[in-house]
Amino acid sequence: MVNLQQDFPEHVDILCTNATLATMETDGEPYGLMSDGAVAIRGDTIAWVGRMADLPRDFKERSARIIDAGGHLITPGLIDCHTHLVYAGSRAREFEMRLHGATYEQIARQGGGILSTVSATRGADEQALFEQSAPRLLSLIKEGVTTVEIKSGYGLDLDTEVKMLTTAKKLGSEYGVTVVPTYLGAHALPPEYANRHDDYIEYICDKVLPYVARHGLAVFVDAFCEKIAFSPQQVERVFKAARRHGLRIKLHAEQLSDQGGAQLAARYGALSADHLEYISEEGAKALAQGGTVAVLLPGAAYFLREEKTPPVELLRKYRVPMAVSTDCNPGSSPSVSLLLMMNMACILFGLTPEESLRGVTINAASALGLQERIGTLEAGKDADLVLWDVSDPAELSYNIGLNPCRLVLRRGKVSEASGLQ
Ligand code: DI6
Ligand code: FE
Repeated sequence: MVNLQQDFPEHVDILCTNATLATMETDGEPYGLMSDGAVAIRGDTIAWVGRMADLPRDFKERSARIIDAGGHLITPGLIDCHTHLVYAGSRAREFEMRLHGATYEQIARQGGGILSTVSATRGADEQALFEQSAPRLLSLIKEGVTTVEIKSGYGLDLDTEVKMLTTAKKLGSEYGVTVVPTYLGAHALPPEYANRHDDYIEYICDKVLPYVARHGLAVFVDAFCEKIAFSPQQVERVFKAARRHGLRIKLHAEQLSDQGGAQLAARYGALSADHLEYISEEGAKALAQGGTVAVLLPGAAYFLREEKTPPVELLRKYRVPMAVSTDCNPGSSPSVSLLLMMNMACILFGLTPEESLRGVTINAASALGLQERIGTLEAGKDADLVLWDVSDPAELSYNIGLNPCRLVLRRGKVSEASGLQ
């Protein structure tokens, strides 16, 4: 960490003083905690992080704006590394069916589930899709989210997938949040390919994925490896195409059953394997070897009343980094609260509050390949940070439904969308 007095710049744009810093750096204290800390921002970058005592004497003259944190907590901007937040329509009716006894799988097999959102999303024009998705993004931002991954996968055909990815990008620029777009063509089998899984995979690999890559519409490719979706062999074809076209890899793996998806993902250098309720010990070992992050999605487990939880002990044993995310989607996790997910990760999955915060900061950054830019409070990184009305970082996981977010800075700018200035 750069905290030598001589490194404090001649001029900074914003200086946050009197803060309790959860830097989330791994060496040292839990949470990388530093009391009586200060963070200096120049342009869109963190210029200096250190103790109040190490500030130069004339720090006030050198700072265009000073924000006194009053002893409260500053964390890195939160990162929601797995969402499907761009979609049209609602699945509240299906929710009712489930409460009358139908299962998620039954509904999916009857052509409901993901496919009902596919038809609503195909039917919405770009403006409607933007307007329906924006409130979800705003809810995340209001709780301190500065980076969000957004998947396609409710269009399945070329035009609608492109519409979703374009809308995701537009949301990012409109609301001043970093959006990482992912192409999730292999999410469900579209009706026009009924019973022709392999033909649809061919369409993805030969047509949509190359188009998405050529036009820079996505950074990642993801797939749903599951009995009700695509087999490991089919997913592998998608991964090969992703490699050919220079897209990075993620996978929905072992959500409802153990398909060996984690091993497959790790073999292809996936940055993350997500869900993992049914992962085996072999799978956990493979993630460790592949340097693949385990993204845990407690909202989906909760909403589907999944009794099996991801084997957190095994993931710890093999030192697999764990991230936590909303999985914001209409069918299995209609959640727009990353703070609530942190609480659920603790209560339902047994994470510690520190693991939970790590899961929405540095480990989520790693799940997106952005750990050099975001995820910790460190000089040289993007100036994405959140000032909270609490002093103890465990408060972020502890509360249910309280939003202590006071101020969000994204790339050095106060986020207007946070509505809290
Ligand atoms: N796993 C999920 O939990 C979501 N997608 C996936 O691959 C569910 C998406 C939906 O039901 O709309
Ligand atoms: Fe998902």
